[in-house]
Amino acid sequence: MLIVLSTINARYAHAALGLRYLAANMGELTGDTKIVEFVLGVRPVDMVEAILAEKPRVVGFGVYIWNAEETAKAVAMLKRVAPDVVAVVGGPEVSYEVEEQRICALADYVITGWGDVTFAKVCRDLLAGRPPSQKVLAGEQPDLDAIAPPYALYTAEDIAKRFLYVEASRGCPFRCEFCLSALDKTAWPFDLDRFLAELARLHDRGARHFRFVDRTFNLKVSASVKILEFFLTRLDEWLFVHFEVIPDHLPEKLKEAIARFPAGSLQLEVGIQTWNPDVQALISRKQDNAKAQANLAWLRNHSNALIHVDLIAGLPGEDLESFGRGFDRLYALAPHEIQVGILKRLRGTPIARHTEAFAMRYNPDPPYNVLATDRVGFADMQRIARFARYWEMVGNSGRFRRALPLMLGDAPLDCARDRPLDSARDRPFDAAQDRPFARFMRFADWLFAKTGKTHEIALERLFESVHAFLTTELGVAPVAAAGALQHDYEASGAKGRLEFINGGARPDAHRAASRRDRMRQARHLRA
Ligand code: B12
Ligand code: SF4
Repeated sequence: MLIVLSTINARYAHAALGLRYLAANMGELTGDTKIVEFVLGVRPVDMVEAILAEKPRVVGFGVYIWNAEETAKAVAMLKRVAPDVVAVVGGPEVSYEVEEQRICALADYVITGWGDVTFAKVCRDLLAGRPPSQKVLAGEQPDLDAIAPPYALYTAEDIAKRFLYVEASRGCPFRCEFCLSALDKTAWPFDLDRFLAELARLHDRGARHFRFVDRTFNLKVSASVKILEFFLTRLDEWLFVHFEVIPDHLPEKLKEAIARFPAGSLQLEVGIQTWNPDVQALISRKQDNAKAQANLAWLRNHSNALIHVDLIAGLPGEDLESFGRGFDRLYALAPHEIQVGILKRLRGTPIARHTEAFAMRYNPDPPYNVLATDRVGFADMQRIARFARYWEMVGNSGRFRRALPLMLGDAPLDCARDRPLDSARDRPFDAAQDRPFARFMRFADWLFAKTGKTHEIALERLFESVHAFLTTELGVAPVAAAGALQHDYEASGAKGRLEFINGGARPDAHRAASRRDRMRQARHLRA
């Protein structure tokens, strides 16, 4: 192959749409181009070996925040062992602050911004012996109609086993300063009929898992409804569609279409980020909180969509108390999942203008997460990061449906957290009454003090920890705690044994430990 396009995806399930766009637009070089994808965790040396096995003359790397460090190592190694192979880097991570990045210094060429047509042009010039005179090239942004669609490049394996990323529009008209899309200043739609024809072809090939990468799916409602109708006419038990939506724009027509999706088929990712109007103003995020609240309540009460809501901790001007109040307000609306993210200073984003004024201290290495601000010290930021991790395991996992209300107290929800109580929709927020954040933070502090771990906590240990927290820290009656947890454990399909139900230490835990040691000894003795 003359040309290899490569990237490291966050997980196997995430196929790289960007690379497929580049490959689809190679023109006469299509037959000479191959996509070689990797998954985070790959060793750079293995990556280089696999790429060089294709004997390429040009290698294009897709660089993102999650793979920047490993890709830099791979580029460095590639240039050592095969200095004649031309390394071109592109993607959001290398589109800004180019001068400051090791990977850009190592590569032969950097293409910033859109790569759809520029990568092919650079390859053509390189292969014709006319190397570009500049190292950093601004990617051309053609009319979207001039870009060949990438979807035919999804293989049978992609269709069977991976999320299929699809794109009905590019860019975003909003300017939230923490977000890279804030730089777009507008959104450009792909031709809808042409796009739907591509989706239909994918569907005919058996595709059922579609994830839209559009920044704001509900920007142009007539187009959103048409896309939803497309899927509604193709509903079957396997169909699953994911969209990112803004929370304060849900006109009736859109609601009607959303309400027709059966359980398990539709997922909406809703960015709230912060409810604090002062913080919203600081970061140029336009959001009507009252409408957002009413829409979230509507989605939970009148649709079957799985609702995943994003919050960001560590924004300029937001302290722990304000963040906690925001969490409580959101929890009262009972989304299925609340993703607590820590602010990241993505390269190129305008949030950097607040660094001095709010004493924002960012991790200098990817993912550039904020470590401290003038309002949230390093220790508290670490507590929030642990809160986020434990919330994933307990709150978002859906495994603790009965135990969670016991942990979080009298949140205004029905017990099984199926729906927000009607009162949650419009009532003013009462900080004294709504304190799930404070209670879960207490759990997070307690669990970390006990285990010293945020990862690799076995499910049984997690259940036992929640039981201990409920009974010893919150004074919940042991029978009530055990009953709720036993129900949750069985409902999650797990088949192990729980110490607080079986009484005494878990016998198989001892056995597993001693079996491990015995087997190790046996291996030594065998020789
Ligand atoms: C899908 C996705 C993911 C997937 C992973 C996908 C994968 N392949 O592994 C998941 C959900 C796991 C994910 C997670 C995260 N993501 Co994300 N994600 C996206 C998303 C929604 C779509 C990417 C996409 O396919 N876009 C469509 C294609 C066409 O655009 P593109 O990828 O940018 O490619 C174009 C150019 O960049 C360029 N290009 C790309 N590759 C190459 C290669 C060469 C050689 C050249 C020349 C050009 C080039 O040309 C392409 C066509 O124009 C984008 C937002 C968006 N809509 O783009 C965010 C985005 C990429 N994610 C982002 C972030 C910050 C994250 C998280 C850190 C979020 C968090 N949790 O805090 C995590 C990190 C994950 C981790 N493990 O650490 C940022 C990236 C910033 C950066 N500098 O890389 C983005 C841009 C969102 C944003 N608005 O800020 N993400
Ligand atoms: S956070 Fe969402 S709405 Fe704001 S700029 Fe980014 S994509 Fe647009």
